[in-house]
Amino acid sequence: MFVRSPHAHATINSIDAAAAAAMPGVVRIFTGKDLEGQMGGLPCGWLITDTDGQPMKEPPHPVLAQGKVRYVGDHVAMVVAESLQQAKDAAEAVVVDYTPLSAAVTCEQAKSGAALHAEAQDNHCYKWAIGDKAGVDAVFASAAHITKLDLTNNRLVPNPMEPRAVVGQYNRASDEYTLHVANQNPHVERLLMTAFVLGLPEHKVRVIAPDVGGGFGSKIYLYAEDVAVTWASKQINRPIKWTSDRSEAFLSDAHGRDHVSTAEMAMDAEGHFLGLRVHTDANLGAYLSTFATAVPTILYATLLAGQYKTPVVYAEVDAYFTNTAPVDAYRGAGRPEATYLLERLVTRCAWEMGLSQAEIRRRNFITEFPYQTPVALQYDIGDYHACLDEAEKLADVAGYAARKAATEAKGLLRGVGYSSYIEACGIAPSNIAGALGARAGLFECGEVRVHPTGSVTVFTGSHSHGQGHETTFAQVVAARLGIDVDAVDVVHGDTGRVPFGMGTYGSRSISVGGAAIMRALDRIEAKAKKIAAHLMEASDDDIEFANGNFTVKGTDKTIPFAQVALTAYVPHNYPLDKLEPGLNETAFYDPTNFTFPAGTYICEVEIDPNTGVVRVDRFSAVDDFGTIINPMIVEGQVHGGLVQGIGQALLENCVYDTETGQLLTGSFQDYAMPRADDFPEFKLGHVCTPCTHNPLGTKGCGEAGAIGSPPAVINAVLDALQPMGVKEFDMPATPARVWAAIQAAKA
Ligand code: MCN
Repeated sequence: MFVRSPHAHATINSIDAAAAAAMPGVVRIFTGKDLEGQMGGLPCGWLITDTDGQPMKEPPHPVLAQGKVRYVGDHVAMVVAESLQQAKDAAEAVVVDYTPLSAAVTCEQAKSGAALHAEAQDNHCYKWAIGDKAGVDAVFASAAHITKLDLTNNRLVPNPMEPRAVVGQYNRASDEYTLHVANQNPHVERLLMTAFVLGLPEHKVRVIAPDVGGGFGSKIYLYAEDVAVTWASKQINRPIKWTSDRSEAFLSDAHGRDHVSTAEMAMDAEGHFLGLRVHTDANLGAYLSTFATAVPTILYATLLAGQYKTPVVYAEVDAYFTNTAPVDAYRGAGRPEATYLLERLVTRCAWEMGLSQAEIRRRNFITEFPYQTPVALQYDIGDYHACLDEAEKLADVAGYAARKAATEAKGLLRGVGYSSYIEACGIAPSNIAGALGARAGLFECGEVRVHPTGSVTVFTGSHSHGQGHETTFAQVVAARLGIDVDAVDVVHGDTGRVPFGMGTYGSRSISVGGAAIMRALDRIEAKAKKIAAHLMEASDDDIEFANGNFTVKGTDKTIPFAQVALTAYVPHNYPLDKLEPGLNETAFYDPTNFTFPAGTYICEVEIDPNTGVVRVDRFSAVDDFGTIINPMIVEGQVHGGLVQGIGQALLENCVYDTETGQLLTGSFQDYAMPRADDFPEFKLGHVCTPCTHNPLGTKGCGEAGAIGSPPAVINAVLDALQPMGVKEFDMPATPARVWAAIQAAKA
């Protein structure tokens, strides 16, 4: 049980845990003082370099507060007791004397607020920029038309199905720790914890995390609770378990989004984009979470070219510390923020230029590939026109006028919104990521272990927490080896069994993890061919492998995969002088580029002007995920993403009180999660341009829905509200906010 700060910002004058420590069942109480000199702080995995060439400000992130708390929910003490109830009682009896300080929960407040950290007196973490500022200024000076928009991307709480949990256990005999933890990234969790925080040899810690109860990004990170529990299990020589309750999850899981931006597009008289200028204030929360700094920079501004051939783009990002929970990657991570900004702006451009939402997009789509954007990324392949055409078909654009008339006959408003998103998945080559500040590699590892009877276990460094890797990875292996899918087991989420791994985020698993497995399979096949050649007394080069059989070219001599597998382990008739026994290969795959899924989403809403209630009536989504391995899983992933994206657009909103810094939306009573009856049946379609640089031709699908959908919804809401005089509107489109916007426009 953790004693958490009730204040958004305060100094800790003293902590008196004596009475609590004497309560029934209490084993030990640890405070920041106990940890001093015992461990480092939690590290940030991505170094951003400021526009002035200096490194970002990186204040310490203590595991338990050292003299100060910086957000409501900050960790002050850990109470270990025989039962949860006893730990809760004792936690309430820990007396902490605080002196409250003024709190800043928005970037605007932080700019002039009390400093959270001595290392950042102005609460400014970094200013980062990308693109050609002079070039953008020049086109803006002579553009026929400039469209400008102010936007807020609302803060979200991830809310996976199960909150976080951890069990730490120390074994005195072997001097080893075993950590069962809800984490999407077990090897990285281990690396960060051992190398950066606890100073332990990595091989002394085993992190086991196969089933984590969903994550959506919030379980990528190294959290204070994981470190405290692991370390303390040695101090008391007993296993320690901690499970977050839902209220703690609201307070202390890394949140998502929280950008305030200004976006401007310069156009010629026909609505061709000439230049894009963006400024964003990004709220990082009180401390730098593991990958927080990459989200509003590398994962955001590099996507601002979108699907368009805008010749020059310039984006500037100011990131601030505030007295709120740390913000990090949440489904989409940076790419939903870029898409929301760009696709809202593009629709606004269409309206100002008197063009349809489709026409402005068609006029500006990139059509030639590979395409070098002005913001670092190089798109390998895509067909944006095909996605838009297909989406318009699915959406039955021709029938829109009749639907609108029918809606109006009911006294309601109807609007349609478009969004043509692009995302970068797979988080690409380690050397480029390193040059951009990543402190980790971004490859993946796969091991294929063929057993003597021809069944296979695959060990992958990717992590499945709802994405169905057990099915799709097995499909890839079964198809390649020509064996039954049931003969393939997939193992993930255990540093004791999987050689290494970078975990799952950024919809990278099939394209990077799957590619590593394909590479291991290449080696399996090459070795198996040699064994088959020996068995059939043929030359290695004459062996063909198809449908699970090795055949000597041009003959009917053939042996099945299982016979080769058995021979590898029973090498009685075997070229032992040339080949080792066994059939087990490991490969590491470092991609040469991101994958670039893209698509067009079209949303139709109906709004009741008397109540402000918005109902999504139709939603059509056409995506290009390259080659699709499993259409049912992909459909499920798109549905999940859409629900999260539309949830952000209509319902979800994390709100802190701007005076006290208290979290006002700390439960499901106040934070509205989407439910099935908030959605129509989604119409899904696909275009396929296979990725050019991974062996499967796949592009990530796990985040697309959450990235593309919010602007489609808000564009539709605005389209519907235009006749009422509402010109601008930001997420979430709750009834109260929509109603208020209508009233304000009337006034
Ligand atoms: N797939 C496929 N064909 C493709 C692309 C993918 O069949 N062309 C399959 C893959 O084999 C995999 C699934 O679709 O089974 C998703 O693959 P991919 O796009 O590679 O994404 P990841 O597996 O890396 O998943 C990560 C992504 C992210 S970043 C978040 S956040 C997220 C998400 O997936 N969190 C999820 N989906 C989630 N789904 C559930 N249920 N729970 C979460 O926490």
